[in-house]
Amino acid sequence: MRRAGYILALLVLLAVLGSPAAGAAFSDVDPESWYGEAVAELTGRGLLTGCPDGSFQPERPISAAEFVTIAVRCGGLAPASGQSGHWAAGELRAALEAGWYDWDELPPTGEGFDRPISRQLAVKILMRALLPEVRGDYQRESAKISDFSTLSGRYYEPVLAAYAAGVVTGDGNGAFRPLDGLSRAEACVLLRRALQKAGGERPSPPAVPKPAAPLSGGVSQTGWLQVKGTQLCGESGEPVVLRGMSSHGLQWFGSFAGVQAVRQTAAAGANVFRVAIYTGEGGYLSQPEAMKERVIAAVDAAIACDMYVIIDWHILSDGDPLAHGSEAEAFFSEMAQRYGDTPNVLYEICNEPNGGITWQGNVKPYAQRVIAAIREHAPRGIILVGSPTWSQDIHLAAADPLQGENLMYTLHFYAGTHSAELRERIDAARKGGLPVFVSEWGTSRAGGGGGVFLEEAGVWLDFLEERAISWCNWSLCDKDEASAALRPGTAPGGTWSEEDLTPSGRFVFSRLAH
Ligand code: DCB
Repeated sequence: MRRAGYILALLVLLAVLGSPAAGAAFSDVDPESWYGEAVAELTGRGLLTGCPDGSFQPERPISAAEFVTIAVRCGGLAPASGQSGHWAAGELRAALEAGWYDWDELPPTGEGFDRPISRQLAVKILMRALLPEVRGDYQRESAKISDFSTLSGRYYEPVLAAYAAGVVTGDGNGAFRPLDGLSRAEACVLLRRALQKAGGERPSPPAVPKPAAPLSGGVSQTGWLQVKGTQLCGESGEPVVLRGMSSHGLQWFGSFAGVQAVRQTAAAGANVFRVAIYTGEGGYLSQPEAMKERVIAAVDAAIACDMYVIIDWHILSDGDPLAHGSEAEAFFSEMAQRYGDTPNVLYEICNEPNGGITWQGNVKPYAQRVIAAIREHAPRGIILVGSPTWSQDIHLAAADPLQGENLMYTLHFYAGTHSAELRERIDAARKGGLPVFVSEWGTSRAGGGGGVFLEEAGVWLDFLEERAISWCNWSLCDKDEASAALRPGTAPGGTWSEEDLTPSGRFVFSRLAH
């Protein structure tokens, strides 16, 4: 009897804790406070529980595990089963698998689970969980955030969307404070706003993100790319020409690969952006995690602009792609897992093989390995393959091409160095059935400086135009060299005028429009 009475008392207690009234019953929550209603509502819906002693501790920074757990409940996600260790391991795993956060943001090893979650990560998880279709206009929303310059590009999209949706309004000074923590009270208010928004108007077909400026030939119109014969085509089989800018090395000029910079190329008519991930020269091989963040930010920036985007493994000082074949396989496997379902992304697996290497002994076996790694997760994406002599020897590839669908071969030229001979090589290779993509070219000499050679560049572009060959120009940055499109000192996040463009930039921008 005593035992039954005890169980009964326990049940009653549980019922009380889970009832709508419980929120108001937290010893330290004033129902009249700015967060009182939010706490009461979330508690009432069983999405939130307090602390074992009956308190809620509204001022305490919410931990990552606590925040993710509540987001998982709000988003109606089932915790992953079979997880052990941390009390929230099942919820964290489920959120990770749903793509609400990335493994490097909260490593599964658990060291960050009980630490305060940053505001930027909390907002990303919240938006992915409850309002994944919402997008914010860059110009309009970033203007509301006084400390926008401190926000990492990786969080632009969710933070701008959260402002657009009115989920986040910033503090009294208009600051977002991306790296600060979030109090438990604040977390409740944000989650409740997002829940209200999500409950009110869930668009039935998920809307394709629309760029602020209308673009023609954006990904939302053209869809998945495919290669038919030697021609790049859109999803319904129509020929497509991609034109755009390449970034310079992300380790030096990553700031020119953000939404604002990319969007301005889109406004000039670009429909593709190339993200150059140098392997050497202080790039990916020496700081893989930092570079990966920049790649993701840049790719997401292009996606936000409805553009195609090329992930370029920019080998150069390391002339043999096989020298870091395993790193390339791992990198592309991860990128393909991340973007394999995204029609925007093309994979360029070796920028410019050079030095004492051959097509058959180095580039081709490398390509076979990396293509296999990509195809495991990205069955449809276009893969671009380089060739010896800084991607000029497409005749070697044409004589011994790779097996597989949706592969193209890159040819790179610099107008001050290369001319008719290389153009004839393109025609010969295409005659032999080789699809060609000019993923990098410059108005300068081959070293990036010298010139500019706009007349020869014009001959080249007319030649490409006649053949509907796609291209990216080197490069969108403000380095003091002839091939750079922007004058030294140009603000990466500003609005550029003619004045900011170099002679190369003016010429190239004028040729971007279709
Ligand atoms: C390619 C590379 C690219 C390089 C440009 C211009 O290299 F893909 O990374 O960019 O073409 O040379 C330059 C930058 C410089 C930077 C330098 C080293 O513009 O600011 O200092 O990379 O990181 C080529 C292409 C063709 C030939 C040679 C090179 N060629 N190359 O035909 O001889 O020596 O880098």
